[in-house]
Amino acid sequence: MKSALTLSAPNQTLRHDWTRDEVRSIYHQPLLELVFQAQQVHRQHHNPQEVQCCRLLSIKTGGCPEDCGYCPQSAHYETGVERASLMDVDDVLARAREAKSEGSTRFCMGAAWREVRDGRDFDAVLEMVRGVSSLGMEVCCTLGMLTPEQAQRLAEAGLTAYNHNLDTSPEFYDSIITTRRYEDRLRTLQNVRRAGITVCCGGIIGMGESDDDRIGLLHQLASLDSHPESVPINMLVAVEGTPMANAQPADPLALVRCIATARLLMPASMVRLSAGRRSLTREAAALCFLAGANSIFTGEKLLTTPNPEVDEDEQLFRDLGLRPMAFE
Ligand code: SAM
Ligand code: DTB
Ligand code: SF4
Repeated sequence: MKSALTLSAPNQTLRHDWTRDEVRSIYHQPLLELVFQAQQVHRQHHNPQEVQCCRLLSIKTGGCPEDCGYCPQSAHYETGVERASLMDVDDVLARAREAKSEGSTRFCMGAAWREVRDGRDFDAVLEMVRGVSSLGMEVCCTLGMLTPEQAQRLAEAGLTAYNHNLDTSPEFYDSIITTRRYEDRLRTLQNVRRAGITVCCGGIIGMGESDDDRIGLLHQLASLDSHPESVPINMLVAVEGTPMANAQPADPLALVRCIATARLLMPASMVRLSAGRRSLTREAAALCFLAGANSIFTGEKLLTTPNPEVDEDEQLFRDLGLRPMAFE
């Protein structure tokens, strides 16, 4: 087999026909060799000193009818997350302006919905999208399943990206979620893509999945045509009350391995080191950037769980010689 590096050289068209065996052999290379290859490919497509800073806001929290085993917002579990109805448009826009003034270029709004329903709440979300877009920020939403018409309305409101994760391999999916199927996720991703919105799609490690499940997820993502423009890789934030509260934490080096593999398979995509940074050392985070991660969430909170402090991140950037990606 050719090396991963040859397979993803920059002047070749991006590949969408990786076999699972190819992904497996890339993933299982000696870690430092894998990271070296990923860093080379990273430098051919991205500025290695720049990291995109994104801000998350939960615009509708808790009480979700889905039973995702990792999620503190599912109504199936007692997690202590307080339910809240949809935020006011003005409050959301105030938070977006604040995020912009603190250097975020992308604002991502999350709602604990199974799917979008047409009506007053969706109209308000469209208003939020128009407002954030008019600030000159990239605007992303994650609202659950979407119909083609809803995707079209979001596109018309100025949505840049839609986040909808595949989370794990197709085989492991029904061990973590029973209220929807992998195909439901793929259908929404297709609706988003057809509406001309960029796709943000990734997964979670640390849910008790095997290496082969991680390989299966990466294979699915890299088989999407086009590749997701952004690929969030989350480490499980184990929350009391969820079925995964006591899951064995993933080895941070496995996170590095997943990031490097994602970078080699999808060289032009943004790879986002997402949830779980509070459980990483600074050194592990540095390895993730070396492996090709070039985006993070900043700010003290993700959706419902804590994220590193802003000044800790600023110090990390100074120490690693990184800078936040500027507005275009
Ligand atoms: N309800 C929508 C959905 O599921 O698409 C949007 C919100 S949902 C919270 C967004 C993503 O957050 C999930 O797809 C999952 O990958 C991630 N996530 C949720 N809980 C998490 C946790 N405890 N640790 C890590 N990632 C988590
Ligand atoms: C993604 O992949 N990670 C973000 C974002 N997309 C929406 C969400 C992480 C949520 C972590 C758990 C919480 O804070 O509730
Ligand atoms: Fe609901 Fe999304 Fe949480 Fe699943 S991940 S329970 S769909 S909010």
